[in-house]
Amino acid sequence: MSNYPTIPLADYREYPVDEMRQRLNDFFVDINRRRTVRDFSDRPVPRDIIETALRAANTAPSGANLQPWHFAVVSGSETKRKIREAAEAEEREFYTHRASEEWLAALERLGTDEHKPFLETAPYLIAVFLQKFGELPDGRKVKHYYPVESTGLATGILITALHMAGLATLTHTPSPMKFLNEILDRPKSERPFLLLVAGYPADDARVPDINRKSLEEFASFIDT
Ligand code: IYR
Repeated sequence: MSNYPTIPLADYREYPVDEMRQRLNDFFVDINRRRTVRDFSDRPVPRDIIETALRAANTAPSGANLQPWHFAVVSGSETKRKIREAAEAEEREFYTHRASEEWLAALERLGTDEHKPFLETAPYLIAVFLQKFGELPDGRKVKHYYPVESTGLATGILITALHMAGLATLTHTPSPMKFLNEILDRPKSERPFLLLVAGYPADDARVPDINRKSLEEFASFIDT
């Protein structure tokens, strides 16, 4: 047994099963309305909304609780412009040379191309970085465990939190995204994980007509 202190699980809540169903169903109905949006409005969003969503993201489980992520929140137009220019340069390469025919075919129904105006229109770009190492105040390095999984979990909670606040998001992954380290002055030990665009959808926003798999397709239950 380790000698580290523990505290009671005081904040845990159990619900009667009917209430459990009701709460979960309400949550499912809400999250099932989430759509990835590519047409953003420039309407401002209060900074505290983003801060609370980030605090929610930071509750994600992580390898050895080392919280191996960093969120760089961009709201300034000059930085957004730099990010758009760098991202569009990579995307031009992607759409004209790098992507295989098979990949382009898979993307066709999403209607994406190298133009990324939302990187300047949306009020917030949240660059998510994965930290391969942490750094102690004295400069020593601390290895992080499962940083990819952990950062994915935190990003999922961030997207969910922003959706629950009534905001739209777009998970944007220009590839490669090393330019984010330079523009946002992040250390080499951090790898750009994704760029989350957040804000209100444009009034005339449209989304692709796509489906979610059914439970039978994406889950199996083993009762033996
Ligand atoms: N990064 C490119 C291409 C792209 C790739 C995938 I996988 C998508 O789901 C969507 C787009 C772009 O953002 O256009």
